[in-house]
Amino acid sequence: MKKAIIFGITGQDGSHLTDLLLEKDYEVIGVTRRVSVDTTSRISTLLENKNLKLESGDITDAHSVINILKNHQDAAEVYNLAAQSHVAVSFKQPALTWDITGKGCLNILQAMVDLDMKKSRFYQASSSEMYGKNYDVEVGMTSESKYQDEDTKFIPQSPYAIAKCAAHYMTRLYREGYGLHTSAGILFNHEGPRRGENFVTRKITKWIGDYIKWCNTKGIMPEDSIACGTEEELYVAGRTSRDQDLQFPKLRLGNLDAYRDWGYAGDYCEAMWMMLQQDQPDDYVICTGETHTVREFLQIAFSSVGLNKWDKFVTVDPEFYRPAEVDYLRGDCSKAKEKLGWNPKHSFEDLVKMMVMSDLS
Ligand code: NDP
Ligand code: GDR
Repeated sequence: MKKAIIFGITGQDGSHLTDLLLEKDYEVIGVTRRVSVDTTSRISTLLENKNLKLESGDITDAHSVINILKNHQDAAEVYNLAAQSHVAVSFKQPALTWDITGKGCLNILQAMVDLDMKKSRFYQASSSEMYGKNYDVEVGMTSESKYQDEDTKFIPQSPYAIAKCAAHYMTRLYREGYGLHTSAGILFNHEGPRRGENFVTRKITKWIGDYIKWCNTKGIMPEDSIACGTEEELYVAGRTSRDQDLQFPKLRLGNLDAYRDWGYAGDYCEAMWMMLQQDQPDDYVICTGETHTVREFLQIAFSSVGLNKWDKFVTVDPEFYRPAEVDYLRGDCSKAKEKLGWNPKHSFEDLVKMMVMSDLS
């Protein structure tokens, strides 16, 4: 039985990867950090599985990392998914983000060298945020298209992205300098029902689910409150905003014009595993090749529950603007398609509807 260690098992991707590895008959060691509340909700259905074991540890603590690896030196695969992964938060907590998202990766790599874990394969969760404002341009007969691939230069735009770049280069250095089998997946945004509630996609679908449930409880039609409302709140026709019981806060968002290449997290975690099955370690872009704005996400999400005027429900709040923004992401994953045989299985529209349906239940 193959053994895998997952740092970041309680996150969105950690839970999908655990599903996949347990299905493939791996023994999974998941590293969780001690916090005052239970963080295992995404893997709660797996906790009884005898092939899953949780170890307490923190990626910022080199001693804790080396102790975990020492106990599991026979691990065939080590996945580093642990991060302070919220870009906006990284502007407010840059040092913490650096310690977790940047130096945490180094702690694992150096422990693998110190323990001579040459037989173990390592995966680093790199990110399309590393490109920042940069893209390449493909010039066609009649049009130009912007894209990022493995050769596009990184011009990171946030403390998060800078920490990810450091970890990415470290992953390459430990491959070339120490002969470790280390691969990095440059993954574009990937989402799904397990996505954290403060990322834009889930924030939108969660709001829709809460609003529809609220309307059902009050016995009102969701469209009835569209015509009414202030900047901050919706209220029902014939009522005023002073009727506390019939108010619902609008969805407050920041930049609606950013383009993202959004895919389904389950598909992307399969790509992580595929990378580590290759004889040669390497870096791969994982994406759908399509790009959409936050506005397009809103339009599909709201219309999927019969609400065609999404702008009536949304208010733009500068609180959610970032000091520096990444405007345009659209990946080209030709290398992963060719070398790994990987393809995304879910369309953008499927993804949006899957998330809305999940938040309605
Ligand atoms: P999440 O934020 O959902 O999960 C992050 C995980 O890291 C959680 O399990 C969290 O634990 C853990 N973690 C945070 N700090 C520490 C620490 N100090 N020690 C140990 N574990 C820690 O992220 P995702 O699942 O969405 O993403 C997985 C990885 O992929 C991340 O590295 C992210 O930066 C990267 N990535 C994600 C993309 C996406 O679109 N989702 C795209 C590209 C890259 P806890 O539950 O205790 O908070
Ligand atoms: P991102 O994802 O920054 O791309 O990082 P996020 O969903 O946070 O933002 C996407 C875009 O939406 C805009 N936006 C808002 N974002 C949030 N979170 N909240 C809002 O209210 C809001 N309004 C508009 C943002 O400005 C941005 O342009 C994600 C994370 O998973 C990273 O860890 C990962 O590396 C990258 O994807 C690839």
